[in-house]
Amino acid sequence: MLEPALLVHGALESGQLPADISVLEIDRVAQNVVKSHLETCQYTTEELKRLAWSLYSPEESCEAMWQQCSLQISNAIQYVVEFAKRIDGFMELCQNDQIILLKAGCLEVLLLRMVRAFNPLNSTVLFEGKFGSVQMFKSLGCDDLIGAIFELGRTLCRLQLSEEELALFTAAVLLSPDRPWLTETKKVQKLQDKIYVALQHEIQKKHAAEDKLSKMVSKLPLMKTICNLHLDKLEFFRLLHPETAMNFPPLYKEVFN
Ligand code: MHQ
Repeated sequence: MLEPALLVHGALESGQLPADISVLEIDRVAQNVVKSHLETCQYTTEELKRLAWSLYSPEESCEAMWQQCSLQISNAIQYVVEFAKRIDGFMELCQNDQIILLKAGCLEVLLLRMVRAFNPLNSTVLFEGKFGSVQMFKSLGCDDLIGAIFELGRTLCRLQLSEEELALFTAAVLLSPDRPWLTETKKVQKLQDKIYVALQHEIQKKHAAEDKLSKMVSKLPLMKTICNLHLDKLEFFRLLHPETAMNFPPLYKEVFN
């Protein structure tokens, strides 16, 4: 499990920073991560508000729908890659670890970013410039996957994350030291620790930080389930429609193969 060491060991329970991290450094980490997030979050809040009530209702074939989804996801992943590159310390990791972190984390980051593009009032999500409900994805034949994604969307919306909190949380998820095959685990751990401290610090401005941070962290298992379900569905689709799957965007194939 992906629990931040700082929470587990109770180092922050006192509301104080660990001795080796200064407030200055935490502010610098937070500023960098939030700026990177805002520069790469694909849609501004204003754009999303404007689109929120334009609804989508296509009747697509299974193959066409998979093709469209893989394209949308692939586009969105490019922004996550750009986000990662702008986080201080990420590019200093060895290339092998950069790739491992991105491959393992980019769908989780997308799922978190989805909260910005999710309308909890009618349970719809942004897809190709319009908002659609679960029914829109029926033809994919992945009702359980889609159900889980929408459930996550609803529960994330209830947390009412600020852009700052979302930025720091997505950065922390991306810099997870427990991804298999990482070589510089310690380096990743250090970066993640700092980001979690910055997140804690950010939350404390308005809330009881322990409470909100643990609520945020409690969504990670559902995200992991969704990632695994997605891989299962993709594998199954590939068996049924190998030609279509072959033509999925290269980035989508690279990340999920
Ligand atoms: C991002 C923008 C964005 C882009 C794409 C693949 C499959 C079988 C099922 C959006 C998933 C279907 C995704 C496209 C569906 C739940 C996927 C398809 C935030 C996230 C967001 C809105 C993605 C959300 C999840 C979508 C709709 O900045």
